[in-house]
Amino acid sequence: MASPIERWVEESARLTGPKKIEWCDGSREQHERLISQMLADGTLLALNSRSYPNCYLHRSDPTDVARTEQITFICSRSQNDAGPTNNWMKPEDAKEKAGALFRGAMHGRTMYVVPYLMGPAASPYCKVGVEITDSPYVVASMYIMARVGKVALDRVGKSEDFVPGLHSLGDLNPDRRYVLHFPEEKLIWSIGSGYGGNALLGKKCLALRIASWMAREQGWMAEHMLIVGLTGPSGKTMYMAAAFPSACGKTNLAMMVSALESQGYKVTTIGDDISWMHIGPDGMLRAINPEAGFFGVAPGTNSKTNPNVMAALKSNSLFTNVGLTPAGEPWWEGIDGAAPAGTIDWLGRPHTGGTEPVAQANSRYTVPAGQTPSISPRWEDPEGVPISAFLFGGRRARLAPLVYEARNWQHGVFVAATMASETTAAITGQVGVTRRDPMAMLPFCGYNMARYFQHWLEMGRRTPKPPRIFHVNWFRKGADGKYLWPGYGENVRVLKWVMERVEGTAAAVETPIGLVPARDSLTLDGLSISPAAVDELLRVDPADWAAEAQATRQFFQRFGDSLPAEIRQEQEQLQERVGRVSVPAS
Ligand code: GTP
Ligand code: SPV
Ligand code: MN
Repeated sequence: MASPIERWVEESARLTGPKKIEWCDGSREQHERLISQMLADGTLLALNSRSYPNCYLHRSDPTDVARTEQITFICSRSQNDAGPTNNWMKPEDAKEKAGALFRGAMHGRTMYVVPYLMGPAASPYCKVGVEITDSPYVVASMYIMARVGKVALDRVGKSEDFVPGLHSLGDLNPDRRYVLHFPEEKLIWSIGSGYGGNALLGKKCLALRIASWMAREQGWMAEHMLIVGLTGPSGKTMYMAAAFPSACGKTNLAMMVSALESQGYKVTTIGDDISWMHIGPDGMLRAINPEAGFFGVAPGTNSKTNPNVMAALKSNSLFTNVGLTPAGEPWWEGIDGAAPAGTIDWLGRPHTGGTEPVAQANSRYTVPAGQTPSISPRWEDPEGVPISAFLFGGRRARLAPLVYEARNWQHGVFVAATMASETTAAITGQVGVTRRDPMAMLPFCGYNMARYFQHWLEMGRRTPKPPRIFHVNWFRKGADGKYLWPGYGENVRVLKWVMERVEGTAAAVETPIGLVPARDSLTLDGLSISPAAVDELLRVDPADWAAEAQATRQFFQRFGDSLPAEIRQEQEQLQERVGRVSVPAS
């Protein structure tokens, strides 16, 4: 008797018509064979085997370089379950539309079946996915990003307890590109893209959109959060999770080298993108990282901003859409040193030294998590690490102070729900416009966001010792248009303040939006920053916040009566506190 996985593979093969089917067992031999094949057909280019052993460059289709939100859909039976912030399609319509594209899509191609685990194999919280794909590059990426092969098959056995994901490159035409989620069936269909979150189905599709739906049903949380440990001079480690929108600094914060190491503050990494959290027996939220690798933004990464990842990606890593130096090494804007003469850009053309970038703005590295020097000894802890604080943040050039603390859980949920950020190249579309991105989950929440806010409020009530909630902003700019805060490793100064707030030792000042650090409670020694810049970093401008309150009010109107009363109350309170300064409605 065929198992549910086998039946689904057969069904998918009937639909897509591949020339052969290859099951990925996770073995080294199979992986090496796949790499050799891709080297032979040009899908991969080998990098310098001495300085970058077992590292490869892949160039994606130039029209396929980032997650594409306008073709991403939640296909629930009722549109209300998807909510006003998700694209929605009726399941039957979605299957008909995409089914026509999948029909025969794998003619002449190999269909790879990739069983994988999201979460450490020993964890009771880990989930199984099976991705069917005709892209060997996706398979190689999955080998790094998830735990692939036998380990996953053993776990499912003959059960139906897995999330199927069908992926095909199709013809890579953006007009025939869809990323579809069927949350009631726990099914994912993706066609027409080979890039990142569109194609590596374990990541945003399973571990966030499908998992968030499951988490609400089952009373846990699936969040777009990095997880870090901060160890203080006493040797005790406090764990924090932080949600920032795409390309707003999760990977860099997760792997930072603490600027306060000489004072005994060290940062260790558990995860850089996704956190699954359950209420633990100690009454705290316990977080696991469902992923096994890091898929990080290359530009801006160098031995100063992120020495840990620079060390990590020297072997066994994939690079996508970066430049290539004559020495066979990867190159991107912001890496250490200038582009050597003879560098080839991400499109494979000689770089002329002009204004055209060498690396695509959303070019990425894919690196095994365990290779990071900062990896925490507890990164695969089956029960997860206890979370003491949540940080939310985005790019706000003008409005938000460096850090502030919410007054309580309910206020914290409001702060998180009103998050906004100036957009980046991680998603297709306009860059630099402010958009609301509650909990950094706008593109990743697999159900109605009003209910998601409700779930957050309920989780706070159900968790005996919920994390304290903070908002951070590394991206505030001065009148000269430059960042006021040095960021990266210096962000540990903010983590230290957070730790001391949780421990009850750091002073804070009440403002209309929450608690900002008392001037002398931030550790700034060894940092050359002017007192005026610090004032500006911590300033809360009531007029700016009155305008902000108008904007959040408008945003919440999208949810109509479904918006939880607690959020409405907090909105009222914010308006009270910042004063009802009248601003023209936009
Ligand atoms: P995704 O992987 O898309 O979710 O992004 P991410 O949130 O992991 O962001 P990442 O850490 O890759 O950083 C994105 C960009 O922001 C990179 O160009 C970084 O160099 C830059 N960046 C990260 N942290 C800081 C910071 O503290 N200050 C400043 N100014 N820039 C930062
Ligand atoms: C993001 O956009 O948040 C990413 C990249 O982490 S992708 O996996 O492509 O979604
Ligand atoms: Mn990242």
